[in-house]
Amino acid sequence: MVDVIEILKRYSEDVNKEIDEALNTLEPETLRDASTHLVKAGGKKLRPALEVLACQAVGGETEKALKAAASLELIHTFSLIHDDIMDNDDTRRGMPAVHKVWGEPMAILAGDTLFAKAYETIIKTADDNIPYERVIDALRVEVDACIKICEGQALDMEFEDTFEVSEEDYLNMIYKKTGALISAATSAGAIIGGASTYQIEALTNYGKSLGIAFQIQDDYIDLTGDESIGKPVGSDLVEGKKTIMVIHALQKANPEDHDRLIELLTAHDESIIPEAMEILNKYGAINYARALAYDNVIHAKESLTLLPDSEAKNTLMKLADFVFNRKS
Ligand code: GRG
Repeated sequence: MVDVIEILKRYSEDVNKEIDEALNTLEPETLRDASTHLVKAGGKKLRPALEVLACQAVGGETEKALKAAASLELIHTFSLIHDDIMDNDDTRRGMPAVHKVWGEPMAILAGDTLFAKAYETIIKTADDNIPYERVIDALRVEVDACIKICEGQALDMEFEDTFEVSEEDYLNMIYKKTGALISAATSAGAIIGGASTYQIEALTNYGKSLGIAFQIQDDYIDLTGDESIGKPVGSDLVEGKKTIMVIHALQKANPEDHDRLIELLTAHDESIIPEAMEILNKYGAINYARALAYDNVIHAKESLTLLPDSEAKNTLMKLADFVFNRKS
């Protein structure tokens, strides 16, 4: 676990340099401060690391992957700013959310700026002597991911008003909301590294399964994690979110527990957490979510089988385990 965190840090500095270069000339100062606030707060830098490793895994050069890596992190950071506005969340990455410091209009603008900067940055990949077709293909992958993220977020919002959400609906939603950008990272890295079609497909599939496992783990951490990461344990239950645990329990529960769980999830009160947890545990929902995340981790690793052996491939394997074991 520790060495995976070291691996994520390895590229963090170079990616931050690219991001800094993209943002440090912004004016006025308020827009620059609001746009750089979450960047300075850190984050795991999972997507940039995946992009760089995918590029390396197909024999590409690290330096040429850095602008696309920064671009992906800019998109991710932008989506966090807008997500916090939509959810009216107070904190992010252990800091006050952008809209809590600068207000909603400036936070929207900061997000929009990062979004535009993401495109400016990936286009500059062409300055690193990467053939135009590869730059366009990587750009296409990013644009496609952004559309999917919006679709995923819209589905997530629709799920707030219904309990008629199947496991298939949930998997489709999390793939779009979270998996699409993670899979865009490995796909863009492969493209920039000059991968063959089958290598691009392998790394795209890896990212897709990893992204699904990542979001299931996120939902699992919400129920079992520790409060020190800045999110109260069980907040998804209080919000009545249709996580895989809730969907599974509702599907398996007897009519009495089924109706009671719905009652609890619509109360939007912290006092429901222990009883809701009891129902989830009674129907093995937590173990079910673990198993589903694990299946996706296995699938991610299997996707890499045909890639030549390399340190980068090994690291991608380790990252898959990290996603399953992470606590924050
Ligand atoms: C992309 C065009 C476009 C619009 C965005 C607001 C919105 C529309 C979508 C919400 C997407 C979202 C925030 C999904 C959650 C993804 C997720 C699991 C975030 C947490 O990622 P980590 O754990 O965070 O990698 P750090 O802080 O480590 O970077």
